[in-house]
Amino acid sequence: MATITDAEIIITSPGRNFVTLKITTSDGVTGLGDATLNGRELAVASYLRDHLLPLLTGRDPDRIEDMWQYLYKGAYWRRGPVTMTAIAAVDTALWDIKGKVAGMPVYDLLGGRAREGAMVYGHASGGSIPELLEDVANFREQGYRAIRVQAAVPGYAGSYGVRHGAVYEPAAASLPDEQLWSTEAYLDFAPAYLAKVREEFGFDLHLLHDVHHRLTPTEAGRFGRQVEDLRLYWMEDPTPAESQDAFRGIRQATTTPIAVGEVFNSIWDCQQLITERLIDYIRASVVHAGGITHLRRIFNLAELYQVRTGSHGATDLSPVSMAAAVHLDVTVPNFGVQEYMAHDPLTHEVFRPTYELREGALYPSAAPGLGVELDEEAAARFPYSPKYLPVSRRTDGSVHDW
Ligand code: EZ4
Ligand code: CO
Repeated sequence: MATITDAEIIITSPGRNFVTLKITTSDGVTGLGDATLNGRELAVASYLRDHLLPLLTGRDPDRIEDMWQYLYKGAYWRRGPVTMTAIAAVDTALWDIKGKVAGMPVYDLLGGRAREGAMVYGHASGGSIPELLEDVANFREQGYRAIRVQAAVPGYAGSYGVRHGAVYEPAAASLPDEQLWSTEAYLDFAPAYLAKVREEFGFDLHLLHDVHHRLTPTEAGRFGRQVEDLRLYWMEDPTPAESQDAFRGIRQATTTPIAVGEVFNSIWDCQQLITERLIDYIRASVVHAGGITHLRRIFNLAELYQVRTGSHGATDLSPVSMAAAVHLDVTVPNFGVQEYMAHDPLTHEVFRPTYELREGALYPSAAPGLGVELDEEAAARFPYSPKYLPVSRRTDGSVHDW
């Protein structure tokens, strides 16, 4: 029996911060797992280094499910983004190792492909409506079939989701940037630009929009009803989801499809949303929701209730978890779409993925395991520096939901 002989944490910042776990076995096989939790990176690194790595040495890397149960139940303290991201890293690295040992891509370990590639959606944005339309046209030319659109609300320059430079990257400041938000201004403006996109590009395009948890259920219901004829693919995170019950009101108010889950870290965060059919798409990710083992469980539960998948895939998910996501996406029957934001070119100096983007879809490679290499020398050239997401404040100065 092979055993785990070494586990190492690699923290690097090629364009943005990433934490990666590298596990090595007694047979000399290595596996990678993403452990990046945007803005709280070092907490996960400590959880791994101080609490999990001492438990790994000498264990059987083949027993992935048992390792998951051991780390989850054995901690006594269950769930939470830090814990679940750390468990995800171990889990993902073990799937990578199993694939390399078997000489199979991870999708074959998961039962084989149900489709060749995973349709992705890109992020178009603009400081104004004409800029947004130009960006949508760019994505169309690149072959994207699904596009998320966000435009800056006039008078609110820091509006969420809008690119200020070549690459959209929300976590940039060494201390959180504090941005002003007005729900009234947003609700007046957003339906208008979504309508413009449909006018210009028609309906032969999946149109997505991210509300980023900023509305109450009542406001979200009104918004969803207002844009119903625009037939969005989804409205994302219409309201915060600490209370799953909040989605019932939105559901009753509108047939605009609802997606949620990028901040979820376990199946318990979406149990009611799924089993009571309060959502259409579940957006939990490999890295924040306990790895391939746990995300597959969430997806399988969702399948029973006709809820489709739409995994989080912003740039704070490293190419390692993006690869893991694509391997899982191509196997599950209820796949919907995969979020994809191209990484900063610097990121690819450190991470060398083998998945390919063609005509708006990501194709996993047939390389054994996840098919991602990490160049440790390159990683060392990009030391960690703090980068935080912005905080949103209402016009009266109080803190708003993200
Ligand atoms: O704010 O990934 O849909 N994507 C998003 C992202 C998230 C970041 C949080 O780390 O909403 O931009
Ligand atoms: Co989002």
